[in-house]
Amino acid sequence: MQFIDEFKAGRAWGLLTSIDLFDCNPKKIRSAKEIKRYVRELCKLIDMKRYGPTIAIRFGSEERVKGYSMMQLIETSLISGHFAEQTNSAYIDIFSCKYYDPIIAEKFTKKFFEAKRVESYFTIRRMPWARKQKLAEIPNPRDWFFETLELNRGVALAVKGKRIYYKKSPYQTIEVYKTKAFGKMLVLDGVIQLTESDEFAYHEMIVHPALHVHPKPERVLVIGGGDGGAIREIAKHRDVKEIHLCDIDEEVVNAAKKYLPFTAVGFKDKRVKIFHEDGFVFLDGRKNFYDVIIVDSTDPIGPGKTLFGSRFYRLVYDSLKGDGIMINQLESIFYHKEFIGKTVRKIKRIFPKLWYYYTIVPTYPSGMIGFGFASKKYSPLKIRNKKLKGKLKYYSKEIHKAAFALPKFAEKIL
Ligand code: SPD
Repeated sequence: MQFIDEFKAGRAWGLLTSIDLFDCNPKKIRSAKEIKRYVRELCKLIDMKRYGPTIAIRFGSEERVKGYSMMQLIETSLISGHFAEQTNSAYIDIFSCKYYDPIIAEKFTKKFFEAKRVESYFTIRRMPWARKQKLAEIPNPRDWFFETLELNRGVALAVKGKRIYYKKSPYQTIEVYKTKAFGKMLVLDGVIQLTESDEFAYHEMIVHPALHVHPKPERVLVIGGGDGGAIREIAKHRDVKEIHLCDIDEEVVNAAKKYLPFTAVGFKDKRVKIFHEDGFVFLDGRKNFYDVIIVDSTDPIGPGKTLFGSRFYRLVYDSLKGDGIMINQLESIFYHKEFIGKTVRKIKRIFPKLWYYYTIVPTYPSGMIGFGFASKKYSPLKIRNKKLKGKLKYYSKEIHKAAFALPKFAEKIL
């Protein structure tokens, strides 16, 4: 049971989150103005009503504890904090008898004070009758991975043990976890890219529709996709002669080879060549070259952002042969309708034909994700029979057709 359920079930009456921050931005913890701003923004975010002014006073007779102390009454209790200047650390307590999301509070606090490290403790205050039940029944939010890219919605997965890989590459933060329900999981800049048990639904659908439509997809390029999942699917096509992967971040490929053998298996195919270059520079040197280009990108933040721009689509167009097809990761119709609309308009200015289709991915925040099918010549509904090497778990002719049928609310996108 989660903390929120404890409240809903009337078993809890209060929640204390104690947040210890280390290596904060020294300027922020030395400014009463900033500390007060933090309180205002936090209260707004977690929906707490401030009662009276925020008190922030600097004192401390000992160097070790000298700095600001802060106190803010809220209608449902109290927020307090101590900011230790000698160590640039901060110790914040949020106690409320009204429920709030402790993870959102923790993330915001860490970000606000630009702390390099955070350690938090969560204490739930329970009704006397509920106290007898073992605390072990309540999972600690620390054992969960939360994707909260967009603060008000996301996804949470229970994690087994410790994170198994972490690296800050020059481009992004790379993490691998073992989840309890979905096997291994790759996370880039805090966003779930794939999990072992449902990645097939994504990778089969980013690859097979185009390769079942193009009559002779001899040269295929993947931009991004450093985990190897798309490559694995392309390699099932006998008519493909060359498979190129261009992922700017070599560290993603290295992490996949070591921790995600189920997708990295694709790299073993003899037709595969890997390039670690900027996609823009890479495409610039290869005009009229590919039959199919698959843009298996992250979301439009960080290194993936430029892969959603007109200049990029123009380069892809020029690198495709006269009957080429581009497939690109194109977000969720439930969460990103406006963004999709804007991107569709950009692609349509360059490609003569464009369709949107989607697949189901339970571990993405809206449970699904879509793709653009931009084509110079072929319609996606003329599906060819191909004899593949290896089995498929998701894609079939019927799924292919159905994936292009959009719900009514999304039809207008195109
Ligand atoms: N919102 C998450 C979108 C992730 C798309 N990229 C997945 C990469 C898998 N090869």
